[in-house]
Amino acid sequence: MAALKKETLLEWYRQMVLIRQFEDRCADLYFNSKKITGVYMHLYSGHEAVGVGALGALKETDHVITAYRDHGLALIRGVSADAIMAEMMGKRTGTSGGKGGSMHIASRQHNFWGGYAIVGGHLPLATGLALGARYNNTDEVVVSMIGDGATNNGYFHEALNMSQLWDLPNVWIIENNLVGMGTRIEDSSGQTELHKRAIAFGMKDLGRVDGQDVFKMYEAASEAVEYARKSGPVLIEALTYRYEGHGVSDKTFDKRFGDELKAWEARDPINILAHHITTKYKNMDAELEAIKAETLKVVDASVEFASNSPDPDLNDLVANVYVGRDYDVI
Ligand SMILES: Cc1ncc(C[n+]2csc(CCOP(=O)(O)OP(=O)(O)O)c2C)c(N)n1
Repeated sequence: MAALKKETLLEWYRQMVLIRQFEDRCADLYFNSKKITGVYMHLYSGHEAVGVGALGALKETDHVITAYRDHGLALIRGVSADAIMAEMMGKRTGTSGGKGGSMHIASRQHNFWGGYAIVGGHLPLATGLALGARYNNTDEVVVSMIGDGATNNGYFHEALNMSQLWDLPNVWIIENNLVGMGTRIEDSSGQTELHKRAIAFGMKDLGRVDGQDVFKMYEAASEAVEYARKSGPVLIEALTYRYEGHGVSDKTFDKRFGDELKAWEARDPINILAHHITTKYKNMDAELEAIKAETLKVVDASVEFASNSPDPDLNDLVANVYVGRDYDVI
C-alpha cells in the first residue's frame, strides 16, 4: 500500500469520531429528550472503520448504497450533519424532506443512494446502478454494504449473480457483525465464512478483512475498487461488531451479548487508529482532542439546525409521489 499522508489519517480520524458522536447524540435525542421518535433507528457505532476505510478508496463520482444502518456512511460521503439530523427529526430541511427518517438517508448530489429498510432490497438496485455506470461508458464503481443477515435473502443471490454475469463494476462488502437482529450467524448460515459465497457466483473473492482496522479495510477496498473499475464485481467480508442493540427497540442486546461486546470494544476502531497516529507522529494528543472538539461542534450545530427547522406541511404528504404531478391537500 502506498504511504498514506498524515492528513489522510487525521481525516479518517475526524470522520470516525464524528460518526461516533453523531450516533451517541441520536441515542440521547431518542431515549432522553425524545426529539427523535418512531420505532426504528439503527446506529453505526463500532462499524466506523469499515465505512471509512471502504469509502476512502472511492472517487466522488463513484456510488454508495446501503441498508438502514446508514447515518455514518452518509456522513463519510459528505452529506451534511445538519440535513441528516433534520431527517432524523422528521423536518422539512432533512435529506428526504423529513419523510424518510433514519432508515432512508439519501443524497443524489453525493451519489449516496440510501438507506433501505427491506433487508437485501437495495442489492438489485446496486446491480442496476452498476449496469447504468457501464451502459453510460463511465469508470464509476458501486459500493454496496450488505448485512450478514441479508446474505440468506433471495435478493442477495439474484443481485450478485447478475452482477457477475454482466461483469458489472460492483464492490460488494458484507459487514459481518455476527448477529442479524438477535440471531447469530452460526444459527442462520450453513457457511459462516460469508466471503466464500462469491465462489457460487464465479465472483472474485477478496476474503475476510479485519473491519476494526481502517488500514486493512482501506487496503482491501482499494484493491477491490481497482478490480471492479477494470474487470468486474468482487466480494469482501468485513468482520466487525455493533456496539448497540440491533435498533432502538432491541432491549436485550447487552444482556445476551455483553461479554462478547466487551471483547470487541477492547479493539475499538477509533482507538486502533488513534494509537497508530500517536505512535507514528510525535505530540499528537492535543491535535486529536482538537478534532474531537471540532466534530462535537458539528453535532451540536446539527441539533440546533434541526430543532429550529420547520415540520413538513400537509402538502408535503403528496409532493414527489408521482413524477410531474402535484396535488393540493388543502
Ligand atoms: C425482507 C425483510 N425481512 C425481515 C426484515 C426485518 N429485519 C430488519 S433488520 C433484520 C436483520 C438484518 O441483519 P443484518 O443484515 O445482519 O444487518 P445488521 O442489522 O446486522 O446491520 C431483519 C430480519 C426486513 N426489514 N426485511
